[in-house]
Amino acid sequence: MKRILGIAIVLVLLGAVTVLAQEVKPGKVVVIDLGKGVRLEMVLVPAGEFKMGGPGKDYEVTLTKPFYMGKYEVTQEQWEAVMGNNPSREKGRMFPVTDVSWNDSQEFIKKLNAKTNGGYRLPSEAEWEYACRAGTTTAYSFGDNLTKGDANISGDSINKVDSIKEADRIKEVGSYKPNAFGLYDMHGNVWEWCEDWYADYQAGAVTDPKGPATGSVRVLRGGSFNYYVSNARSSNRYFITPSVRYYGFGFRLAKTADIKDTVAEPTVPIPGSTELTPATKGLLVAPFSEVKAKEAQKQLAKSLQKEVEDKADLGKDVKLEMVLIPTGKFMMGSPASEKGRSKVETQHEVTLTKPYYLGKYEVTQEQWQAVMGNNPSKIKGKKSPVTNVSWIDCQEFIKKLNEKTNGEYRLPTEAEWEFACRAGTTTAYSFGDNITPKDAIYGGLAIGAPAEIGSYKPNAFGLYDMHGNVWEWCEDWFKELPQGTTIDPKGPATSGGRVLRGGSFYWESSVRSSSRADFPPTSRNFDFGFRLAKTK
Ligand SMILES: [Ca+2]
Ligand SMILES: [Ca+2]
Repeated sequence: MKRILGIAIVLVLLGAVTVLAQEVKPGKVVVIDLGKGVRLEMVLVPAGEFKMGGPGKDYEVTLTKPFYMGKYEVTQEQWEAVMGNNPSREKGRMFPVTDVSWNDSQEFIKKLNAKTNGGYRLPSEAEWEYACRAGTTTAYSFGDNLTKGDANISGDSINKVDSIKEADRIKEVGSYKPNAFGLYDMHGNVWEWCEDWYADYQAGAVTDPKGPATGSVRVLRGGSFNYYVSNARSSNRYFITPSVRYYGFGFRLAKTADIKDTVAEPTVPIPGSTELTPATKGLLVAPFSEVKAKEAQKQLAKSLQKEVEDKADLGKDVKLEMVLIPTGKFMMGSPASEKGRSKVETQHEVTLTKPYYLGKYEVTQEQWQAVMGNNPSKIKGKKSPVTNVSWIDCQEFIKKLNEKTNGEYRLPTEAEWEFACRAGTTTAYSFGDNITPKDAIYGGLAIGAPAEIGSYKPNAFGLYDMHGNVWEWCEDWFKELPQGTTIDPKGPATSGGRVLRGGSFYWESSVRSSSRADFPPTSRNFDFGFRLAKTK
């Protein structure tokens, strides 16, 4: 009896998120088409806890977010498909790309993300080790010994210190058996750059560690075909200047997954390549009614064990209210027939796979005051939207707000903004194809000031002043909207201006759901404000 109780207590202490060795299964694989038949395969790795660093100096690490990890090291054909060149000393389409610095990996990721809207990045060092161990606590994911039959390494026994052999060769990715998550070549083949700057580990338990804020050398993991066996241990750390390129250096991609990705994640589309069939389960597909919008919000809140309306206290009775917006699919931009449209409003299908919160109102002057201790608005009013704020000012506000509330506030993406604004409608405005002064504050020079927030009727999601009052900065850089189907679009990697949406009290037109404006991120104006978003 005592013994059984002891086991039960151990299990309770380990907790629900701990990934035990015997529970590890190969993760779901998502395949992305990079064009011309080049595929990128990512494996879903669950959130969990593990001991990082190996026996004796291990410390408890909790990873709270599931993530995708490259099934293989990035190959030369993938590099070529994205960058149009191949820096590798020894060529082979299915060999890992080599002779790439950490800086080079960032260039690749930037281009890959621009091509796929993908959110790819390097893994953090903790993610790398967690994915490598796949539930094991031994020196290698195959046990305490590693032989040349297990991985592409130099030498054949643990701790044998071979000289670095240039005679050894890289091999095609996936030439050895995978670990329990279904990941290949975590041990050996090429060293893999991680996101982190290198530093000694902190003592004690940590959650989602990302390494120090700055440093001079970046982390590499996993050893390589021409390095000692012991370099291929799950916990072995190596580090070097981020500009260094070497024959034995490559990398593997990672990508943060949403909790719901553990259920379904659509394949990322490439314009002009394979036809996309996103997961439609649970998506709120436009057009939809107000009743359906509200029902979806309620259902989602219930499944997330959250409220449809999220309230934060900014002190001194100043509240910040956010509304939960479900995942969905809609036509972004305007049809060619829409009056007053511009050609930058290319109509195309957008799927948003992650639910998010959006400000019920524009950010007010009292909220700005509570966070920043000042009020830049030309025309004052506590409950009026803050104005005269640039996109960069918004980022400062968000940074301070997140410090104050331990939150993850941000600006909405332009697609999130428009999906929320439309709230299931396909008309020029969320209340139809026409606008009158009863619907919103807009309309020109005669109106000297924005209205107090919430002075007009909300849309079907319960959001106020999406049309008019003040222009709202979005996260994205501006560019003519793309053709085709996109998923969770984030706009171009860069351009000259950031997006503003919704028009303002000062403008006669430009108040339509799809109206777009852009200004340099440093611009301030008496009708520029913003609205907050957050993913969790
Ligand atoms: Ca490797
Ligand atoms: Ca507005």
